[in-house]
Amino acid sequence: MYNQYQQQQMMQQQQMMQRQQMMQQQRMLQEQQRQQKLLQYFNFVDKDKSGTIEKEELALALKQGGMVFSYETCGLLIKLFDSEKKNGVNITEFYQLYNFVVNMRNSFLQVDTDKSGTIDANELAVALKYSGYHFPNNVILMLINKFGKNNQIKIDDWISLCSFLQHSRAVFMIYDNDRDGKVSLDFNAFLAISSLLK
Ligand SMILES: [Ca+2]
Ligand SMILES: [Ca+2]
Repeated sequence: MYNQYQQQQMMQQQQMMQRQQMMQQQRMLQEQQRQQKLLQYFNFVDKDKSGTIEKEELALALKQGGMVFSYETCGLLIKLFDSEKKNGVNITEFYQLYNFVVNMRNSFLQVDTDKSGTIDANELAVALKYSGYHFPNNVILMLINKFGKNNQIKIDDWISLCSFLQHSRAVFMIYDNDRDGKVSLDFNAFLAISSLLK
């Protein structure tokens, strides 16, 4: 026979297990609902019912979400996440892409400290420094000229710029074996790098 203390302990354990089970069921239900919503949204965005989201569909979806992106940027985003090379993203890739865009929008809002709706050279310099890039002024200006218009970076320019930096860094790392932040290149390696950055 169990004494009173043991009985109490057993009851507490049972209650704890029940609570854990309930929480697990709740999490599963939430996940199912999330998946369902995502599927609904995906089907809504996939206007031509091809099973993938193409750049025109993405541009429309983002516009409806209050973000006006050029076809060029949407094409770039699709390329970044289209692991099956279908010129469109499937539902899993779309989910990753959408999260990426939301994160980029949040970082854009943070970087645009004067809330002008665009990022200028000063704001860019500060943001890049925080991200670990210590560029001199001429590089900052080069980036602004390449990606922005009238010395200002808009949200879709911001995504192009960040993708470019991320990709360039990854390619650079391939050649910077000793991780000293420098590479020496012969012409063959230079060509290889140029083609990787295309
Ligand atoms: Ca489609
Ligand atoms: Ca600004």
